[in-house]
Amino acid sequence: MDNCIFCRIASGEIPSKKVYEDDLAIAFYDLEPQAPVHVLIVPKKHYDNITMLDDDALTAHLFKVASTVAEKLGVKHGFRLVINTGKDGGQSVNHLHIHLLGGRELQWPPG
Ligand code: DGP
Repeated sequence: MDNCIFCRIASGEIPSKKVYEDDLAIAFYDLEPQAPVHVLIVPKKHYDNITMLDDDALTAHLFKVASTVAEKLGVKHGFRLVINTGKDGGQSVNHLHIHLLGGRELQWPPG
């Protein structure tokens, strides 16, 4: 999608601090980090949000990538995966992404 910031990052048009990339997904540091480690795992194909994701293999792949990235970044005391969805879910970029947060103790419930 021409106007989608994460499509433009995924295509390389807009630079990002990349930590992982393959044919299907890219992971890069969040511009507004909420934890010492805050990475976004993003499918290269555009889906507005998780409710649009209709590809089981890609779904599994994204979680596998998240796990790989967590291991690579050494968040050995634990981490959290978050998928904000829609307005009430706090989604601000309408391209499906998984937040990976770690490097500090995270509170629950998130508020
Ligand atoms: P969400 O609110 O769940 O839609 O998360 C969107 C996140 O994307 C938010 O934490 C900030 C981040 N973000 C927005 N624009 C950019 C960008 O251009 N580059 C990077 N690296 N992160 C961005």
